Amino acid sequence: MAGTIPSRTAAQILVDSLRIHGVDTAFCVPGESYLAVLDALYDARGAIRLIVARQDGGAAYMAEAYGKVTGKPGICFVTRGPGATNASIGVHTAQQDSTPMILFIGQVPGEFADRESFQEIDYRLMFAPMAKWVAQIDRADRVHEYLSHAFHLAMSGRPGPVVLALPEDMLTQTASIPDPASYQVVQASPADADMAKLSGLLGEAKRPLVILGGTVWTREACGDLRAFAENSGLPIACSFRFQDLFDNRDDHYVGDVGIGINPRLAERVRTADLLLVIGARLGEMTTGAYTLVEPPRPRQKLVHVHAGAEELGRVYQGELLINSGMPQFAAALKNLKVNGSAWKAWREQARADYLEWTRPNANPGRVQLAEIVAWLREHLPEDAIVANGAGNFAGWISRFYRYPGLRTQVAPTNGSMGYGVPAGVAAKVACPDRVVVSINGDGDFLMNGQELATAAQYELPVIFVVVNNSMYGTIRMHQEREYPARVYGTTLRNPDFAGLARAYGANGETVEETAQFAPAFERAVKEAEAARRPALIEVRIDPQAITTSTTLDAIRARSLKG
Ligand SMILES: Cc1ncc(C[n+]2csc(CCOP(=O)(O)OP(=O)(O)O)c2C)c(N)n1
Ligand SMILES: [Mg+2]
Repeated sequence: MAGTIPSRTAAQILVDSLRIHGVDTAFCVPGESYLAVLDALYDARGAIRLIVARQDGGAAYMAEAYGKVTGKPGICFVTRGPGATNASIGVHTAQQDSTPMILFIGQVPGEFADRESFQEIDYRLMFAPMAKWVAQIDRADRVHEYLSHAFHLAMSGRPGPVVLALPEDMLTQTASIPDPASYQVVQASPADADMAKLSGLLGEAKRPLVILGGTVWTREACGDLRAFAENSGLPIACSFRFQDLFDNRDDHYVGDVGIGINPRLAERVRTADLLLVIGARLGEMTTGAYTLVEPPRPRQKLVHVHAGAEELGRVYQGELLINSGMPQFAAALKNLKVNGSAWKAWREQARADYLEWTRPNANPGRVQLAEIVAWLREHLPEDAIVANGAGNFAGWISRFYRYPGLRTQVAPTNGSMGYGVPAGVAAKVACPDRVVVSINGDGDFLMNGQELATAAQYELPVIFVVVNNSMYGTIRMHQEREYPARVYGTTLRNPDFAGLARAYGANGETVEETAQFAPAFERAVKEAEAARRPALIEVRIDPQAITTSTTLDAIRARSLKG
């Protein structure tokens, strides 16, 4: 039958494969190493949108964020050596955040391989510790097989990044091969015996706590989980930057277990008698650097449910380890009969602690950041997406914002700076009808501020906020703790951010006191949507406002005394 199948180049087969697997968008910085793919994408432009970024790291972050927002693999194309090394930050982020993503890299032609020819790197070696799988496609007639495996791997078990190298000469070779079936998501299900054992453990518990995290959640799974919370009355916490898995406004939500955790919640994690950890990895950020939950056998009884079997028993010896996808586990939980009377007061107190912790407090200076975030939580539409990168400014978002549901938060669990701008762009590409706010630090913003040009080029009305304290504040904080009064390498002289935004064709405003923020934000949204262009609001904060609960001077004084 092969004779009836038209002959196509490997590049055309690859693009057909993307279409068959449901890809509607790809991010790239072009390179001569994969011109044949670009050409095949030209023919497929009605089905697959190509978003061209200004830096390969920006493109890779966009693909990663697109994966987060859509729950499907984000697709990125970059060129060899320089493109691949720039893009590696997106692969690292996808790995730590368990985000499905596929990075394609143009590779030197086979005839020059292994000579350290121009921009040559062996990607199998380079990405081996960072990706779920790295391979090089050497034959046109196996392109479908490699892509199918890539999609299955990216989406199954614990999702993550896959890297595929594409030798330039391979891309123009031809083959006549039949189209593949689109990929299926493969996830395990909990056994009845697991659910029975869980039921027994809940029956004995007096101070249980649920910690949610990870990425294989669906809207339905979150709905099932919510029904379970209501039936059982269990307190629900979320792990670092997975705060949108459970409606923060719901009475069962008690806060996030991550950087800058509410001390009362930390104490609750420590003194719980049963931890039901669903989808979270139990990494450094979720365990208070392994102090709230101590390895190897925690004081709390531990039930750990994870989509990746390799995560179970990795650090902690649990009471019950369950390998399951989130939809499968949440569906089973929904049917579990649990009497929650034993922990009613425990949960109510945890919720009261959360409400108390998230009541806006004052910081030094004329701009009150907590009030601004509280204003956003009151005024943003229910489905608005809030993106951010890394820095102490993000502490105000995780503490004072209330995420209403799945895929309203796009933020890196690996604390990777420069994420907020490309993530905002990708979120708006994925969800053009939703309000997208990208909140950045001044250091953070300038790591990928060039992607404002991408937002302008594709007429994306993203609202960028830059929280400017003229320093790499997080590092200054650590510096004052460890080496007080020896400020070095952490001070920044910044451009006029509003002026910079205008140079990109975006609206720009500067906020120097709290009351200016709300009208500036409302103007930004209205103007950006009407003119189909991004907007930027620089918020100048007092450098003393170093965290949500302390000042730089207080940290320095404490360190000098100690
Ligand atoms: C890509 C990357 N480079 C460096 C760091 C180390 N780092 C963590 S936070 C931070 C400073 C953040 O500064 P800014 O964005 O201005 O936020 P602030 O802490 O001042 O609120 C740095 C340099 C990092 N996390 N990621
Ligand atoms: Mg800063």
